[in-house]
Amino acid sequence: MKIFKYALILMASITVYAQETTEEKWTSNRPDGHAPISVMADHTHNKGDWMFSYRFMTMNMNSLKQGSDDATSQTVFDEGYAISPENMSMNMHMLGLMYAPSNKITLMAMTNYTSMSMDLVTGTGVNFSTESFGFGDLKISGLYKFLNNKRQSLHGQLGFSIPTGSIDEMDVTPASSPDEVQLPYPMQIGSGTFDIDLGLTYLKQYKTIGLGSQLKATLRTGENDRSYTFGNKYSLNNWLSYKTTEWLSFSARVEGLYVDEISGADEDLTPMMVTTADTTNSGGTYINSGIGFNTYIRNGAFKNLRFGFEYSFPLYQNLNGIQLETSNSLNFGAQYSL
Ligand SMILES: [Cu+2]
Repeated sequence: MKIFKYALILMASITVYAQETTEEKWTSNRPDGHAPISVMADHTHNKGDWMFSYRFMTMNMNSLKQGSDDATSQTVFDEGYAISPENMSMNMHMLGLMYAPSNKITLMAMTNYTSMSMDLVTGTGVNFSTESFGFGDLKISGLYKFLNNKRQSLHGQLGFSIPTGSIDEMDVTPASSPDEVQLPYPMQIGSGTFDIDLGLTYLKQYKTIGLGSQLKATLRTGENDRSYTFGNKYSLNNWLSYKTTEWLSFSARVEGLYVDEISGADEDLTPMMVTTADTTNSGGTYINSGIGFNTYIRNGAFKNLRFGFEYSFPLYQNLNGIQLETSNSLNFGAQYSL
């Protein structure tokens, strides 16, 4: 019952705030008119507008967790696995295109180039590393604006992910040398399945403050041609921005993320060889946070050019089985609309 009481109070206060502001529309015409750079599909465009974006993301995983407890390679060997991952890094270049055929509809396409590297250690103390890289899955979305008044905006997302990314990445391990073998799930570039992205984004603006909330689901369909399916993802992302000047805003973000376990299994992987080849060590619950800034050029030769930066780090991770935990990630990028 308590939660309903809080929900009522929250709804009542949103209504009061909404009445206090003018009839003005929500506008992207300010630095925090776009969400922190790590958030996708956060905004729509006006009829005829195009936007090009480039984003770079780098993520580091430096230690292990079993559930929500810290773990070590020894934990991995004690569980009977032959090899333990020690750290992993991922770099991703993302190119995006947006176009609005009407004020209600914005179309979006995104492609990425990903490279990953993982350091591992065997039970006998041999260190080695594996690498993979390539173009990832192609994502195409339609955004539909439900409302924009009283400086509030609400839009939905329906997207499809086309499995253009490889799930056949191979590399050499001490046991396979000199041959290459199929790499475990986290080292694959694509999902191998057609995925559906569903999203709902609520935005609210005050004079110097902006609020955003995005509910999102990534649903996998069917099974890829290696007989497995990555877990569905569900997230609620919330951000708050503070506009210091016409060209600069700062942001803070908190995200709750739930990822399902992988279902099925790749027959070329031996689960007890390494934790990353065992599907029970996949998925989990995360609370992530981020701090960043956005800049926005309103006039002149570089009008409508934006730059965004965000540093994110997890506040809480409860991982299925034993997995590398995320240490931090860095996102930055430029967006240009015309
Ligand atoms: Cu855009």
